[in-house]
Amino acid sequence: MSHRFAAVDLGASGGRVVVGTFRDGGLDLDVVHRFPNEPVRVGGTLHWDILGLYREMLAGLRAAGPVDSIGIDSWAVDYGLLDADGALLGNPVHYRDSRTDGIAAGVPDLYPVNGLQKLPFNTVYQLLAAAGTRQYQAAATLLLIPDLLAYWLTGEVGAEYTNASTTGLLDVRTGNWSWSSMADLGLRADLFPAIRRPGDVIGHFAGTPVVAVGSHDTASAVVAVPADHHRFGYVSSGTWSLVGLELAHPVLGDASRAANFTNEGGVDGTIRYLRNVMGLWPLQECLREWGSPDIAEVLGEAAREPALRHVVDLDDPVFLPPGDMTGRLRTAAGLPAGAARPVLTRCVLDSLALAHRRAVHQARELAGTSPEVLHLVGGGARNALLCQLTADATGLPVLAGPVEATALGNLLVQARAAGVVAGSLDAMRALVRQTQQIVRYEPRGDDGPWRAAAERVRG
Ligand code: LFR
Repeated sequence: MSHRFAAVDLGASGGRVVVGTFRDGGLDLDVVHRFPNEPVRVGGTLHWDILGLYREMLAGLRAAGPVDSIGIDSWAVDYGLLDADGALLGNPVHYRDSRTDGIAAGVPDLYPVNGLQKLPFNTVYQLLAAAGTRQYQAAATLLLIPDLLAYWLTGEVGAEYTNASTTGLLDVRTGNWSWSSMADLGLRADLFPAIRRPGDVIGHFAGTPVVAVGSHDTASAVVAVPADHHRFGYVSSGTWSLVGLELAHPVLGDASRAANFTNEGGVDGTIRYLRNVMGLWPLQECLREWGSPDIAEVLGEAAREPALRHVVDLDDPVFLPPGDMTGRLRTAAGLPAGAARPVLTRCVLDSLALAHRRAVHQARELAGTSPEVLHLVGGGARNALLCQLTADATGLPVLAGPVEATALGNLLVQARAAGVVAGSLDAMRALVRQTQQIVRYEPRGDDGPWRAAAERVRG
């Protein structure tokens, strides 16, 4: 007997619909539809093309054919507003839009309640930026991106827990909305629908159940980390690198707040204790400027460059917005205008490995646990140079893969809800280990050059 599920996985640079077939204890993945996700600037504001994404999702679901259920995940924090008739009020704004510039600095500390890394684009700051607008005043309901798409499929509203945990308005201790934070900040509490949990049935689309998964893509990716014991760290590597640990309880102390570590809600009540690192975004932006050359060629050139010659602090918010990334990198690294493609690529990858190192070291100290391996999942697992540099920089063996961790985590939670796979995270991870390809990278060389580079970057 086989069971088929469809995962809709939307990333900042592209989306895919993946069918997972569970048969005789095995699992096959089939990416039935891929599409780009290209933001649109209108009237000076950067938006997501949400209707285009919905259209592509429908095309993917058609290509998937009959399935037992559908699950949707996407990047976090962004939302659409519905009016009282359920119509979308305007296009959702992209988290890289400048409307949140300077907002977070003026907001009282929310860390003891939300336990969240202060990122300028957290939903709470976006809402404070939007609070004066007529659109905000006219709104009846706020839906995060996967919840909005699920609403269009099913007509049902709700707020999936793992993604709600990225808004800054969820109480990390209760797992429910923090009504007191909303009141303190003067935000409208009536906008927020009830929380639903991964595994809940949201509703139906043409007779097929739509199931809540870890709708924050990172939450789904962490489900599919193929760990076989609990002493592991992870890097969910794509447009962002999310670097951290899986914990049973949040870490909310001053040191954690100062290091800007986040306690996001994971599947099965786990805490995703991690830091957002700028990830492959700077490289993606460089590639866009260079006219999208062959990535294998670009990485091959970078691999032949000397290591750690030019490094920058990739956590610097200067790298957040789109546009002229090569210029910003050259300025930060003190490189001349003519700096060549291999030099810039190597600079980004060495700097990213250094940022991974810093986050792993900090997580270890703040949480008081020592990971023995680092699982690197997501698209970055294809990038052998990045995996090797991350092993070298952290001094930990890197286990790279699966590439489609997010879609896998999405599918596994659906399969569990349908009673097709066994209950625990450990059991789901065992299935990932048995069915997916994992590549091991051992750390090379000594720590000296990395320590010196880390000091150069942070002073
Ligand atoms: C990764 C991710 C991160 C989140 C960022 C913005 O795709 O979801 O976890 O901080 O995108 O939403």
